[in-house]
Amino acid sequence: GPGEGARPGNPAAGDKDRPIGYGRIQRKEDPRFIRGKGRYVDDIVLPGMLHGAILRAPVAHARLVSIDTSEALAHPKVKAVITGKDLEGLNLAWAPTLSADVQAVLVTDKVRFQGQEVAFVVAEDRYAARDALELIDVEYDILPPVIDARKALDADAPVIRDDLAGRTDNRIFDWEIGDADETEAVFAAADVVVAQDMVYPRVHPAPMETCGAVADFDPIDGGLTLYETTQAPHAHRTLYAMVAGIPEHKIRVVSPDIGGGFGNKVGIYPGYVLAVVGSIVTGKPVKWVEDRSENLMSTSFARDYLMRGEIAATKDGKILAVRTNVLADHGAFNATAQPTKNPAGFFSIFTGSYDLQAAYCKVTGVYTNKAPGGVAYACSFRVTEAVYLVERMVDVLARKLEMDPAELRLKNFIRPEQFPYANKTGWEYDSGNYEPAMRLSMKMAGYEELRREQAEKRERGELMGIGVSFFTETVGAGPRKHFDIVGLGMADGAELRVHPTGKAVVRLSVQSQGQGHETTFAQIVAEELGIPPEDIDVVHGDTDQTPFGLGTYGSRSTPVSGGAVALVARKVRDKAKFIAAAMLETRPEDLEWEKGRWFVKGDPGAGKTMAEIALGAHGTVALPDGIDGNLDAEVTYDPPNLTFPFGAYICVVDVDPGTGRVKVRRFIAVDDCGTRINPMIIEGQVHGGLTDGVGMALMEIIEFDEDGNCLGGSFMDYLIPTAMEVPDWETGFTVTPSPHHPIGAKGIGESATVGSPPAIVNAVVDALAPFGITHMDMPCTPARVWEAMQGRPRPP
Ligand code: MCN
Ligand code: CUM
Repeated sequence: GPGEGARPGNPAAGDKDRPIGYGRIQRKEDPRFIRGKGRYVDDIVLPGMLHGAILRAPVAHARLVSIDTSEALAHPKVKAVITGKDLEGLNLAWAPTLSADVQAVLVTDKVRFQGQEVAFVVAEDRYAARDALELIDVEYDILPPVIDARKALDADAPVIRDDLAGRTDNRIFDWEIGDADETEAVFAAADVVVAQDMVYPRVHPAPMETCGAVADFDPIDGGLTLYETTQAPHAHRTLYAMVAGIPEHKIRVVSPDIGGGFGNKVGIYPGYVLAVVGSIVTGKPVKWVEDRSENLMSTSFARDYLMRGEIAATKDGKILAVRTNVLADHGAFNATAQPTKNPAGFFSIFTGSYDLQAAYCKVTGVYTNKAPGGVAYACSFRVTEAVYLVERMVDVLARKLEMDPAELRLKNFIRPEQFPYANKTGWEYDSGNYEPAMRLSMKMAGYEELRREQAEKRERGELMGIGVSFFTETVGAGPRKHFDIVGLGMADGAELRVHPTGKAVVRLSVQSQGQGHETTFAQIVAEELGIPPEDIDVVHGDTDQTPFGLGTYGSRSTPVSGGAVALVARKVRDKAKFIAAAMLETRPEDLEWEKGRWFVKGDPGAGKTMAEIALGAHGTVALPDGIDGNLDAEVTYDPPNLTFPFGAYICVVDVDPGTGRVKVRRFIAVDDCGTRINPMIIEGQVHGGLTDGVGMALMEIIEFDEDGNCLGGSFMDYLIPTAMEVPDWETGFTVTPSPHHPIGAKGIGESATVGSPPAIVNAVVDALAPFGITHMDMPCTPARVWEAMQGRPRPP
């Protein structure tokens, strides 16, 4: 397609379809990964290191009566057993969450979800630590749990958070946005109104590598080195300093190679804190690495939104307004990782890609006896839920109006000339050109032909479905004035150093978990300075080595840190001009830039390459006043707005009427993330996200029984897709650069996870249309699909 191939390009120079910084190059990080030479937290072994294990609660809600640790302490290999009481003595029993709540590090009063942390054993090896857990004797007084969020606010519901002063119910917050009256007026006057209840079930990011930490506290100098599975090392360090009282300059957080994050590694988990306490108590380094069940049962889940959507339209299909009411299940502690002022994340972008007259939403957050979390799994701060809501609703409307769902979308898109577009809930979409993306996806799919095939198959009683979704994302938080996490503004730093021989190192505040930053951020510098990417080292994930910044989530690395890197490179380029002028004995204003060198205007032969300038900067040429003898620079980038990538997805499914099995036969994904840095990495991100979508739409759910037992605690129960369940993805792209981003790039890391579930569910519902089925909740498992078909007249 256009823009492919390994050639340097510059979108600013007009060829906007061209990838930048040498484009589709192979990933610099892969030689170590494919040889098994990645260095993950569990690979770290320190002299004298001990191992920790966590005793977890077997029940969802219970008063803690007593803990007897004497037998465990008597185990010959056990060095320490830590309980909530011990932590109370250190003032560490409770830790602040990222959402202005507190969370128990170890239970002191009451167990609030199954799998909650009760005690921590430190022993000579991992096996002894685990064995000793069995020797701890705990007495619980079991309480009735709150499992169904719909019952959390009942008058007789047990109060889960009786630790919070004055708490008499399970309500966390009520939050609303948009104009309720204006929206009601539009609904009252509309020709057509449709409504649908839907559940975005609780799912889990389930990264390949579970969470873990190695804490190394030095009792002599009071310093702490903490190796951690974290997506945000700087923010973690600041929080540890605030909470544990260890001075910030004495803390070094290192996030080495990470085996997938997907939002699971944003928060601070009790296990990390316990590793630190264990190291302080024993005077030895302590490693804690959770197992798969611990990861699935206790770390940050995703979604769990119970939504009611309503849409108002004219009878010829002009959408006028969207309204929604949400019950948000946050689990036992409000620990969602999101900007402070956004209790429902960025759900308020539920207005989607459509030009509306009015919109209104209300979200009520409640506590239940389930694991805390909520914002994870490539959600773009709950844009997943928002896109699912609006894209399902548009299909419900299409069915009601008997219109083609693609046509209905085309009719309602925000038009190109309306950008920047201010939507009804306070966002300013930076740029968009929706119709060409939709048309391209339809062309790639052969949409008309597919509809014909479907009609023929229906005649024969075969169940084929075609599902469409069109999404707009909001990623790249964000302007400091709007977004912070626990008071830390959302900006990112970058430092660039060009060594005397012209090789460079760029230091980032964001942290890759598999996204390929070591490659793409080198490509940005390559684009700006003309130094080949292989000569640029990318350093990240170590607070001692990198500038402060808020880390990787919400697909913010390219929008924020990517902007920082482009600007820091331009700063170096500007400085290089002064040094080149001194070397060429000319005036800086007489120089002109071409990729990789400054030369004298009108005399292209007289110039200096970046490598020559770098050597010159460190050499003997007299530099002008104010120019330091190096080729280094640093910036902190506070973006003016978020970026709004978008995409058009079409899914084709076949449903087996006998078994209810859904087969995703084809999936066409057209994405627009503005200027594309590395098309291969973008495709990889999209393939991964589409696979997530198949998982959520068809297989994945973290369910609980009525006692609060987690039914998704292993990969035998929590099903994730493999190559067997996914088709060969058909990807395409359009390029609509962000007008405010230094290189025009928007994020892509979560687009496909956000955009694909509604396309798949729309396809399943479309396949089942002959049965009169208009909605089905995820996951559309064979059992659910089969059951939905029962008792309904079979199609002809
Ligand atoms: N990219 C590009 N051109 C663009 C936009 C992005 O070449 N216009 C490249 C980037 O330079 C980067 C990658 O694509 O190498 C993803 O960039 P971006 O969209 O900025 O997202 P982040 O790097 O901030 O990654 C975070 C995002 C999130 S929030 C989740 S969740 C998720 C995702 O990335 N987790 C992942 N993708 C993941 N991929 C892997 N392999 N592992 C995870 O844990
Ligand atoms: Cu919401 S998962 Mo990602 O933003 O780390």
